[in-house]
Amino acid sequence: MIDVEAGLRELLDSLHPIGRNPGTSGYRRYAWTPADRECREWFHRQARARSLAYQVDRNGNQWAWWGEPRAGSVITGSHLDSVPDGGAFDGPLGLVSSFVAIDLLRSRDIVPTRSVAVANFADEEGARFGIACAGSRLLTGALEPDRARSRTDADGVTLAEAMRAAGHDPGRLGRDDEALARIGVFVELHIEQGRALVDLDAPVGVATAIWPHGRWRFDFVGRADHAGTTKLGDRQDPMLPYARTVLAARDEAVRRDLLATFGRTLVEPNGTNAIPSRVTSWLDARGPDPAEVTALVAAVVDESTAEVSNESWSPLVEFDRPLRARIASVVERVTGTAQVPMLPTGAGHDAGVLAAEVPTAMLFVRNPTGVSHSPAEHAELADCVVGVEALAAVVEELAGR
Ligand code: HGY
Ligand code: MN
Ligand code: MN
Repeated sequence: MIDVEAGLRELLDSLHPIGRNPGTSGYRRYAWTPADRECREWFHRQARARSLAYQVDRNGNQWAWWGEPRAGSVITGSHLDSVPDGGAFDGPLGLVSSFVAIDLLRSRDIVPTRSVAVANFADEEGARFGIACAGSRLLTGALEPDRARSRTDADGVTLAEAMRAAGHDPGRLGRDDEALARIGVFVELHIEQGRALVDLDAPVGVATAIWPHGRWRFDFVGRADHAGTTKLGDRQDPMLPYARTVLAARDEAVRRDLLATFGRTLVEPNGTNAIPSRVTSWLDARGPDPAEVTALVAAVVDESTAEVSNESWSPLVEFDRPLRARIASVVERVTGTAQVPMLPTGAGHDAGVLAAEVPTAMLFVRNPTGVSHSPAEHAELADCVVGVEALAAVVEELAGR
């Protein structure tokens, strides 16, 4: 029997230095960058070390197979990319736990009837090209290949150019029915991005749903001019309507009990002594009721003078009820709890995208502070061990023996 804690520590430690920003100790693992390449090499090393057959699909998603790649397999995994200065667990905990869960099952001489694979979905955060879950959306056809290829990063590099530079042919992007047919069920383990499990004093929970959420781009056009010589009355300063829009979004969110965030803003030309010519900012809006979320955005747009375009939308995802009930009973058995917490989340995941095509489920591991998308994100190793034991039991249950 392996030492799960030691296995977790070893894999987390081996990922630790990749793409780490020493100034903040957060991570900058953006799609198709050198840091991403190191993450992908890490994944390949883990597959090789376990003699798992390694594949990269047409959309750049990586797969490590325990058994023949075939229809109806049990897939687990998550993502390795991060938001700017993200934490060490969002995504990586799912991948590390998947490999250690396989190690644990093998150490118990379990031979699954169905094949099992670990998947690393490309570009889940959309930090560089702006579309979240790009790898899984391309896989399912939810993201149109030409739209993906033409997305540009802050330096004007297209996704197609970045993939090509990283050695992947962007010409093959698109829905992959063969890869989808191999997914009999997908189970993603993820650090909880909230405090529900802390408040319930539980190490592991099962997801019930992902809230609807989307991203909207706001362009505020002004007129560049001199900060020291232009009279206030002569200015067309885009910063003012931008500021009003941010406050309006917050007011609407408070009024409707939703979440609205302007977290990314580009100012051109971004000079201390220059009135900007343009301000571009992105609204992230989320909440349990899709109609309410779109009503909030409509209200903010109405009050704003910006040019607005929707960049992505994720509908409400209800995870497969029979599957989540089955998983909950496995987790209750493994953790010895009468009732494992069942909770929704406002965070998007590849599992939410795949749910449109295949039965999917999620396991959450307690996050002591609830903080995520921050260098301060943390999970206790003891809880991660319970997560691996739960994931291993779920994979064994679903893959049969
Ligand atoms: O934005 C999200 O909820 C996820 O982290 N991509
Ligand atoms: Mn995230
Ligand atoms: Mn994530």
